[in-house]
Amino acid sequence: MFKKNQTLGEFIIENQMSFKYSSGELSTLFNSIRLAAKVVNHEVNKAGLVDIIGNVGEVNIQGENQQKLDVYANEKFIQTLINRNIVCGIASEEEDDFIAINSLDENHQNKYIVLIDPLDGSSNIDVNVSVGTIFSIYRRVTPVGTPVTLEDFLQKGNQQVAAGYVVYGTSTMLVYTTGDGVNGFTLNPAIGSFYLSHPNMQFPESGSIYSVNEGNYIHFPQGIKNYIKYCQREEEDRPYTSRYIGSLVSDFHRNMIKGGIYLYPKSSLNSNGKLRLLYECNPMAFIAEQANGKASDGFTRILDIQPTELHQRVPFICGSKNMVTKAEEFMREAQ
Ligand code: P6P
Repeated sequence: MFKKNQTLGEFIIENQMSFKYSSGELSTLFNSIRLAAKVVNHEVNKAGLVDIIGNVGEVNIQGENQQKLDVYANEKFIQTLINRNIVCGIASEEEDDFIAINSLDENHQNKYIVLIDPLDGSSNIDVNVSVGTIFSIYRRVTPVGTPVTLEDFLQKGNQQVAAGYVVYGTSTMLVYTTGDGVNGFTLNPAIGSFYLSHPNMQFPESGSIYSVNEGNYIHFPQGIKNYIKYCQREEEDRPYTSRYIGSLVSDFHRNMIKGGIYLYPKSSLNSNGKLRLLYECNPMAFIAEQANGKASDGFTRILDIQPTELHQRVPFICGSKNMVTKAEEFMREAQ
């Protein structure tokens, strides 16, 4: 049910009942993400103007220099979620371990957990290229009222109840799914409201854009090399266009609108690829499948992978269904 110019708040309320876990908690959870996205957007948009750019001189568990905006975004999303008293646990790319959260109301125990990449593509911050936030929401699996455990966070991606991203680009958009399709909302910064601008987003079945860091070509498995050469050959609807921003959210968002494939495969440099399963690949895979796309590690559906570690990495191939299937064929043939 889509109404032109519907706000995100109106949309959440109107569609809450259709959500199989229909509860006000999820609406409140989305409202807190919406608020944090607006606060982070404000800082991202003026990053060049204040001394918030550059490293804080610390290194996160990924071994990456933490940019000030990374730290800021991480703190904002975590604090907003805690203040709203709606989650019992949070895991973040910027936090070594998960955060167990006790309910502020002893008569009400929270049942949702959130996994988040607060500012993906942060290496682009200093060069004014778009970045994003990615979030993934599950119901806990351990008994309500007890502290969450690692088991609550190591659920397969096919157990997600919701997932979404914020892309801080030429405009700021929040795109999410609760398992009933994908909808995109654009922020009107003048009044601070998100409006339904992209109802029922769908990956075109095929596309002509491939997104991969070709600088790593020499290190890729033979199947990926063969697929890249396939994309570049002059035959049928090819050569495809190469577009790689270095920001997963931005490359994914463009490919979902125009049709395309994003690849971050394993290589001799990264035996499991670079992207993290829990708070990058699973949420983006849930969105992709809800938008008629596909996501795998080249052989296995991303959402069926059983996680074993909080920050584990997996090879990631995601986008238009026919393009991902073709890449998988090259991977299998080269085995
Ligand atoms: P590379 C950003 O750090 C990120 O996680 C994704 O957003 C992006 O697609 C990828 O890594 C870029 O990695 O190795 O190509 O610079």
